[in-house]
Amino acid sequence: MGGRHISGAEQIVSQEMVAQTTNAMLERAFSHTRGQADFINIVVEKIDKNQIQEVPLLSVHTVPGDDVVASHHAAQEVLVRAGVTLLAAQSGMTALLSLIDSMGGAMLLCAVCGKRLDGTGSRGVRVSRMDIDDKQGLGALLTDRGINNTHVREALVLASKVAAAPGMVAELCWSDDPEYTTGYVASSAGYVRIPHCKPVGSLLGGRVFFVKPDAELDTIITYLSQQPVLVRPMICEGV
Ligand code: WAQ
Ligand code: MG
Repeated sequence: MGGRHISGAEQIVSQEMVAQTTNAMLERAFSHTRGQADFINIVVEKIDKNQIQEVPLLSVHTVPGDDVVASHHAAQEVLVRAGVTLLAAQSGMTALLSLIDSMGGAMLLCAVCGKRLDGTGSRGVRVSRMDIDDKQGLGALLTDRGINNTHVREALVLASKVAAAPGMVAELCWSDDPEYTTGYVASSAGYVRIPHCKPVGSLLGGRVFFVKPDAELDTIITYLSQQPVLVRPMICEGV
């Protein structure tokens, strides 16, 4: 198989919207900034309504940051505020900065000692089966703040699902798309956007999930990769 993972996207829609949604995702796959795909996988799965768990949309904040160094400091500070030790925050930052190729999924690190906990190697753990309850509401809310783009919409939904995982402490992320340099740190306390997490043009990005040392890995990974979740928009505070 081989090949490099370019991008992925998820939606939960009613049956009559499946054809239209699939088509839109196909279009999007053809025009990705990370390059032309050699193959595109489309999976359509039936989900029972009563299987779906609802989680709150995280509040959105933005911290200032003029350059990559200042932004990495800011990211570490926000991680520590969210309950990650400085040691683990530094270890997560190093894990992302030492990537030589992007992973499809995320690394799970202990929020206390910073060690990698999942055994998924360069694949990572992929968060799947999530969407937002009210797409228009989210769009309007983000437009108000001047940040309504696909990256923010999708990252906010993913981060809201992740933050609600059992034993989750925080997430650190920046994109692998070369033109998108704003990253974030998220936890149940909120989604904090951090500009300039990497230089423009870099194809290296990733995700680190910091989990409690006594968390049950299997439970977390099953929730992240399998539990259908609808994020429910609530009024966002912050700047
Ligand atoms: N599950 C786990 N990890 C993922 C997933 C997923 N579903 N999708 C992507 N990743 C990992 C993977 O390692 C990618 O290389 C990395 O994250 C980056 O993915 O508010 O666009 O989709 O302005 O490129 C942040 C928005 C956008 C900040 C992040 O990430 C803002 C983004 P990308
Ligand atoms: Mg990407």
